[in-house]
Amino acid sequence: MTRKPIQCRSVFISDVHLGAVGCKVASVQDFLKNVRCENLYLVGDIIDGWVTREKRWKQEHSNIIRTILGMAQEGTRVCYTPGNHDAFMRRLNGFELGFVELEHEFVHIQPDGKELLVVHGDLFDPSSSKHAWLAWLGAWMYEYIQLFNNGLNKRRAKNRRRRIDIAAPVKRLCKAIFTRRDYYDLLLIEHAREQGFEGVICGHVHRPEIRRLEDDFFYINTGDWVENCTAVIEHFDGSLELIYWEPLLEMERTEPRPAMLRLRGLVASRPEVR
Ligand SMILES: [Mn+2]
Repeated sequence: MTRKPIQCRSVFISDVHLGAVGCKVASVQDFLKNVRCENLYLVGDIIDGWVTREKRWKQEHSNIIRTILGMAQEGTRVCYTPGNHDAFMRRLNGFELGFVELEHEFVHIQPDGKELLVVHGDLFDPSSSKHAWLAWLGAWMYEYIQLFNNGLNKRRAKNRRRRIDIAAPVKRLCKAIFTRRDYYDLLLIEHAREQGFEGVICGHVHRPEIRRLEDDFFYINTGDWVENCTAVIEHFDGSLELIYWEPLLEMERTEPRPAMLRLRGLVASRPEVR
């Protein structure tokens, strides 16, 4: 698919979950290849260190890292603030890895001087900071549900039935039970406000959103690349936009159905109408 590359000042992405079954890796690659930016912020949970294993880590996952390092080499400032799933990277706080800066949090300065706090946000989510084991268990359960879901869809594809997604509703249900949405947002907003920021950019909860509060404070969530395929971009004038990237069909490149082939044959053999 060829698109005109998006030219912008900054790109914010989070929750890519490289190495997890659900990571929409082809879409991530497609997106990164189609943006040109001065700043790229990786807002945590980029690598899923909880669930990835040798056999799960594919070449495509390494390719994403390669693309990012390539962008850094070509002059994009790449800032990486790890999340809970890639918390092992937090040990490298303050380091620079092949032009990628690693910090617990970043301050992004907008063209008009506005300062935004950039942080993954898991430390403000009681369900993941206080009950980390439960979150970890949830991540593994989600992983297996997805494996089951993929197997199911392969079988359905063979029987020429449409794809179904049971993983997303299960995840939504679990999140609804364990996270209190407003609580998470409010804690994060309060923390950023207290420190004098004019907005906060986070990820973690997989709920993409740009919210402007009464006092012009911005709550921005970059979403994720497991369910939503979203990114937040900052245009050259400083305006912020949430973009939904069209997901590429990753796993099931099934042959066209015989019925479709027949239809195509029919269309092709029809005499041209003038
Ligand atoms: Mn997270």
